[in-house]
Amino acid sequence: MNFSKLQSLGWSNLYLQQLSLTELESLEGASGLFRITAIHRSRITAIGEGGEVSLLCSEQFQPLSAFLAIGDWVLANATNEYYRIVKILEPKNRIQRMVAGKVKVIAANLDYLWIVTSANEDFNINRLQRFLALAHEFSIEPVIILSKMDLCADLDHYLQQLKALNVGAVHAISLHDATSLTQLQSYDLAGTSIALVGSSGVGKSSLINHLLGVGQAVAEIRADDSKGKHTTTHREMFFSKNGLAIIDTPGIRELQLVDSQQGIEQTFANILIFSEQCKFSNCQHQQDLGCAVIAALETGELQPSELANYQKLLREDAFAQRQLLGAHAQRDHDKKFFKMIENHRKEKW
Ligand SMILES: Nc1nc2c(ncn2[C@@H]2O[C@H](COP(=O)(O)OP(=O)(O)OP(=O)(O)O)[C@@H](O)[C@H]2O)c(=O)[nH]1
Ligand SMILES: [Mg+2]
Ligand SMILES: [Zn+2]
Repeated sequence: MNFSKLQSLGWSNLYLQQLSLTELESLEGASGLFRITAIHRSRITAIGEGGEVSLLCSEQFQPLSAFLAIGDWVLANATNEYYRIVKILEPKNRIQRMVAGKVKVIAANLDYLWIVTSANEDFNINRLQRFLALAHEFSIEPVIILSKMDLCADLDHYLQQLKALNVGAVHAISLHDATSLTQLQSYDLAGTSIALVGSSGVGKSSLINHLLGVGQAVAEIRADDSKGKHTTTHREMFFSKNGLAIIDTPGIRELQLVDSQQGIEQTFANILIFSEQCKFSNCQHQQDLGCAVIAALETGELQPSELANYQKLLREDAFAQRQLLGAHAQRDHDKKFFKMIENHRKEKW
C-alpha cells in the first residue's frame, strides 16, 4: 500500500489507527483503502492509490445516507470487477443538516467550508450565520467567498456587513477577474479538503470548473430575482493537479441545523460575552432586569436583528433535536413492540 499517495488524497494517521492488524495485512492482498468521491443511486465511486474504482455496499450499511458520505474513507475488498466496502473509517468530522425530519450528511473529513454567497440579491447575513454555525459546530474552518463581484457597484457595502461576522477569511472574487482568484491559490495543497456550500446560482460549480478545469454543468440564474435553477443535483468530489479535494454540492434552499447549539453560540460569541454579564445566570434576555444583552441593544453594540437570528437558530435547533429524539423513541418503541409480538407468537406455537 502506497500511503504517501493516499496522503495526497487526505489520508492521515487518524484513519490508520482504526485498522486492525488483520486489516492492515489484508491490504497486502485483495483489499484497498479508498476515499468516497460520489454516491449515486446504484453506484458509489471512490479514489484509491490506483485511481478511481466502483464500490459496492453491503446490507449492513443501509440506508447508505446514514452511514456514508462524500469524503469518507473506507476499507474495501476486491470482488470480480468491483470492490465491496467492509469498513467505514470514523471520520474526523462530518457536516450534517436536517431535511424533512431526518439527518442528512453533506460531506465528511473536511478542512475548510467555503460558504459561497454572491454580491447580489442572494446576499443574506442571517443565512450566512447558519452556514457559519454549521462550520463551527463541526470544527471546520469557515471561509466566505463573495462571488460575482464584477456585477456589483458597491463592494464595500457587502464587505462591511461581512466584517461584522468576524470570519477569519473572506475572499471577494469574480470569474471575470483572474487576479481576484489568485487569493485562493494558497488553499491548493495536497491532502486539503474543501466543501462548497451556498444557495443555488451563486457560482459554486462555475468556480470549481474554473479552478480545476473540470466541466460541470452550470446555468444562468433567473433574471428577475437572481435565484439559481438548482443545476447541480448531486454531491461530488474533484481533485486539483496538486491534490486539493473540492466537493461541489447542490444549492441549499434553507439550511436546517441540528444538534448545533455549540456552533450557534460560537457564531454569536459577542452575544455570549454580553450574556455572561447579565445579573441572573439563567437570564432569558427578555426584560432588562440587569440584562447586559438588552443593555447592549440600547447602546447599539448589538443589533436587534442579530439577537433575533441567534434566538431563532437556537429555537429551531432545539426543535430539530426534539424531532430526532422523537423519531428515535418511536423506533425503540416499534422494536420493543414487534419483539413482544414475536415472543408472544413463539410462546403460542
Ligand atoms: N457575472 C458573473 N457570473 C458568474 C460568476 N460566477 C458564476 N457566474 C454565473 O452564475 C450562474 C450560476 O452559476 P453555477 O456555477 O451554476 O451556480 P451554482 O452555485 O453551482 O448553482 P447550483 O448548482 O444550482 O447550486 C452561471 O450563469 C455562471 O456563469 C462571476 O464571477 N461573475
Ligand atoms: Mg452547481
Ligand atoms: Zn440577559
